Amino acid sequence: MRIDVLTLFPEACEPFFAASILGRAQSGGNATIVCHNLRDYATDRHNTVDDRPFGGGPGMVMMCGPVFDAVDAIEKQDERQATRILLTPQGRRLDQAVLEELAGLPRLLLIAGHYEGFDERIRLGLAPRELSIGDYVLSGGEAAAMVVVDGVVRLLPGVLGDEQGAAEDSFSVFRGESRKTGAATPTETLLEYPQYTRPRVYHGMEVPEILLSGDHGKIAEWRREQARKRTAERRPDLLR
Ligand code: 9D3
Repeated sequence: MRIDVLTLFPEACEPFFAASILGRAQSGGNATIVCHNLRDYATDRHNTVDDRPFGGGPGMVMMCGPVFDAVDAIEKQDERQATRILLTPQGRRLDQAVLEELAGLPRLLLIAGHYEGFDERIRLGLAPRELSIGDYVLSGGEAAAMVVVDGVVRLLPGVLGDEQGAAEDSFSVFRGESRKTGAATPTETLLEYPQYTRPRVYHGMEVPEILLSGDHGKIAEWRREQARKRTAERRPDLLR
């Protein structure tokens, strides 16, 4: 998959995309992530990409010209059809189902804005999908673009390797997703059960005896129970 990110702050995004799983996905050939500076597509000598809103009001608005020209130029860089995604507080709320859909596409073009918003003709002319990452206010779309890229890339075949295989084998505890099983209904959606690693006692707090018992049937049962309890307490909305 190729992912292009159009932003005013490519230098803020690039190190994130180079680190950890995303960096490995790129060097392993599963993903190509290319950041583009919107300012490179400004047409005046001040590299202007925003202007004051017609009709008055606070803040600045992202101009059409640089965005349209950038999308045009970026889309020509690769033959694959890009799915355009505008990151805005008015978009559809991101969830795991959206990420899974996006992960099945050959190419994404994420457009991160700043200021009060985009000139409406960007929506009309580019017909992008529009995504929000949640009901809180960020200063721009960059952090949201990073969230989308991270959530999509880890779903690409071959990116997670063994960790994913292991997750799939275990029973249907929610790991923030419903694994692609081909089944019509997603796996049961529960929060993760409590986990422990060495040492067996830390500051007087002991690892639950059952986890040391070696009885894998009992352990699975305990984990299911804990996951249900935790989900009921914290996220009753997940228990439809
Ligand atoms: C005064 C109205 N504000 C809308 C709530 C204006 C406004 C605030 C923040 C316009 C843009 C922004 C910057 N935010 C994003 O670009 C953004 C975002 C977000 O703030 N929250 C959740 N998801 C996203 S995706 C892009």
